[in-house]
Amino acid sequence: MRPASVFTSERIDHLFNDPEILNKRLFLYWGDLTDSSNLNRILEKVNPDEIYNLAAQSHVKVSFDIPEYTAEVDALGTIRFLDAIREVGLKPKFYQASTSELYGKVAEIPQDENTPFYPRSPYAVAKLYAYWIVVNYREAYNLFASNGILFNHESPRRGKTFVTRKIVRSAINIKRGIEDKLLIGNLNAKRDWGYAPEYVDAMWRILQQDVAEDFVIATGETHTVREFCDLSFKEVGYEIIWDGEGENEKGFDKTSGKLLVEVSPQYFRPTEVDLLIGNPKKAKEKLGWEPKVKFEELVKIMMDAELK
Ligand code: G4F
Repeated sequence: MRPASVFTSERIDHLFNDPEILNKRLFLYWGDLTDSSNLNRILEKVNPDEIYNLAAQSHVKVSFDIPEYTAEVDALGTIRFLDAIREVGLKPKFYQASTSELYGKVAEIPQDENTPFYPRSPYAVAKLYAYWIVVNYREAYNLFASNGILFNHESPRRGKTFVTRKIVRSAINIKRGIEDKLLIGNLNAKRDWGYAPEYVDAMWRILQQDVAEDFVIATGETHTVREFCDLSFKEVGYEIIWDGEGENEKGFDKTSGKLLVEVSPQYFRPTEVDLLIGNPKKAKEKLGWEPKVKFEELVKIMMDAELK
């Protein structure tokens, strides 16, 4: 757990508050990827079979504001972890949360394990270092270390500042009269959105292999942010009619004419990743992994959970 002066366990409270689980099946330690000795101590104490390095400053837009910290955690944090493993002399399997953001200004469509990288944010550049240091440590020291190149994966637990959860929450709040309108950034961005629980299953499968390798995990479908808005608002009875272009685009309710969505440049990124669509063929062949939840069902799952 990352130390903080406020409670940060909201998303695991159901485990945290269960006396059959906490300190019986689930053990928590304070940890920080900027602190090598802390990592060494945790590793010595836990002696894990598998490590999933999901720790990161993971917000792409925020990485433009705190680039150095993003590199410190996302890039150097990964080498600290790998080096701690070597230093403590353990041989756990290591999973690295690599990302479709590595493809950035995409060199080909769809993207697979052989597509060249072209990162477009301080976040993606930091993750590029992490990707290669995992490959390097695998080759240099024979560590079982694998990259999962995961495309966007969403669920009701998604942080509120990421676009899917933000849209879902606004659609419902607007319907309930407690929010005026949704302010949004680039409506034309295309993402390959999958369902997070299935992606966690893929992470686990990656570490159950006999040989460490890197895998793309994706649905193979791409949709715009605008489409995500259309479907979410439809769930609460609005049909959006879009008007205008770029910074001036707005979405109105077809029946009432009410303004629902407005573009705000404050959410634009200095450099954007316009289009992501992954090819999960290798994962299907070698991991027996296939995504079941596709775009429409994903929106419905998130809307249903938020409504509850
Ligand atoms: O939801 P997003 O912020 O996710 P993004 O940037 O694709 O990154 C997420 O997925 C990556 C791949 O798995 C991870 F590596 C990364 O850590 C993170 O989890 O934005 C999605 C798209 C972008 O093109 C963005 O410009 O939505 C666009 N967008 C438009 N309006 C917005 C907004 N994004 C956010 N966060 N907020 C907006 O108002």
